[in-house]
Amino acid sequence: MRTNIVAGNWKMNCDLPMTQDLIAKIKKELSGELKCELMIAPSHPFLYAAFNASLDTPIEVVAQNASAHHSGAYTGEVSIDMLQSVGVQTVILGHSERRDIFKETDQELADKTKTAVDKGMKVIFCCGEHLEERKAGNHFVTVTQQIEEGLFQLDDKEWKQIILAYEPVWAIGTGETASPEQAQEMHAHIRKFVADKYGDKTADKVSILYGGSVKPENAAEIFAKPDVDGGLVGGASLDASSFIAIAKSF
Ligand code: G2H
Repeated sequence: MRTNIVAGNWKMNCDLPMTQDLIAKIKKELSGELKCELMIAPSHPFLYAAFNASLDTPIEVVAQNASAHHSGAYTGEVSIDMLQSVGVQTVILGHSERRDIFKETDQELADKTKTAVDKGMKVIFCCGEHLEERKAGNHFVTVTQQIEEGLFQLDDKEWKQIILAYEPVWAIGTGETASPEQAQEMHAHIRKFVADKYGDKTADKVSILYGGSVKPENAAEIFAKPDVDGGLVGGASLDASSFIAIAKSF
């Protein structure tokens, strides 16, 4: 049985009062049993406040990024130790905005992932193709290459700390969503790729989230697919009732 997860990627939104307000609203919306783990990823300066505000709730506070380095002269960077010192145990790595805007390479992401995993963190590792790659029929190759180069240095045991997020870049923040069939097709492909390298046991256990314009209106249909184990939600996670409606779509 795999873990279902709905994770809100707040990106560079919400200052401190807005972070506190949004968490308070999410808490108010929480009623009844959730059939998924719930995560939120506020900006780095507010992780500690978010962690404290989420104590005694099912909400796990996760980070949007971390350094591959442990400490030292890396101005502006945040280490895994720093994140752990404020209660964070999971980090998102390899989001397409990190890859495209900040030019993070597969090698850097492999290094970041290794550092995080060595420190006992869970990693939500993102992958996804651009529109041109899909149009050219290269989407499977692109995605499996990202996974191979970022994650195949890990051993079986370390894969227990990995959560995958498939986020087709053409569906991010555009309002355009991959169809449930497109999501399932890619998720099944990813799971087989992991199985070929690590065996069925590891592949069956890894949660694969879908990301890209997930909203309350489309979540249930996407999450119903057998290889979709939840969502990495951007825009819709900034509204408490939409976020919880998505989490209740299982
Ligand atoms: C994809 C997603 C969250 P949105 O980036 O990671 O954002 O739901 O706004 O497309």
